[in-house]
Amino acid sequence: MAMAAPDGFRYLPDFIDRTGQQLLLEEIRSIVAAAPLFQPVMPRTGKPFSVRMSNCGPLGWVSDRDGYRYENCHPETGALWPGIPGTLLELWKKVAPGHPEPEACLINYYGPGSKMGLHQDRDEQTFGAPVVSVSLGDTALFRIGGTKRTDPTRSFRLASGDVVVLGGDSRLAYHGIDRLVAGTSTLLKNGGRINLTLRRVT
Ligand code: MD3
Ligand code: FE
Repeated sequence: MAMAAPDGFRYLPDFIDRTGQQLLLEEIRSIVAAAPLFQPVMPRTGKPFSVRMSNCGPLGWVSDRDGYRYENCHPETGALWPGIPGTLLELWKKVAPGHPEPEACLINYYGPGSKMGLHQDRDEQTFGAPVVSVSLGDTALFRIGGTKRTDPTRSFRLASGDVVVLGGDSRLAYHGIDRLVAGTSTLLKNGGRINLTLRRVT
């Protein structure tokens, strides 16, 4: 029998329609023009991530040899991160009502062979607010388990327009992206996937 989803996990398939996805994509393009995608590396080892990243909002998540942390400036340009688009702030109000507005929006870009190993998101000072995730482009095979690395996991396909809300017990659940399913979306001309995660940090 399949394990239950962790408490507080909400999977909202096809929450954003095609027009909304296209609008969001244009907003992300303009953010990335000002705050280019960078390739983070693992703390200590310096091993590069296969995912490239950027951010918008007052705080942005970065990783380099010194560790994972939130910074108010882009690691390469030194500029403040662009603001979070109003469309994403409106989405947050809909799916995370009552929580103060997000301070960070991490933009993850996955090429055809990119993946993200099983991890917890615990670089924030507070875990009271959910994390809200938006997927754009090719479908990804997403895995989520429990709060211990060895807990059983279950898998979901995250398709373009899907939204996931990670609140309650699921906020500290281990999760990762096993792989993309190539050719599943026409949203991005050259394929690949963009994931946006909205977070409260302080
Ligand atoms: C479960 N991103 O940026 S989104 C990340 O598709 C991250 O790029 C993945 O994991 C991606 O940290 C997964 C779904 C997601 C996001 C945040 C979570 C699941 C989560 C935080 C806690 C638990
Ligand atoms: Fe994560």
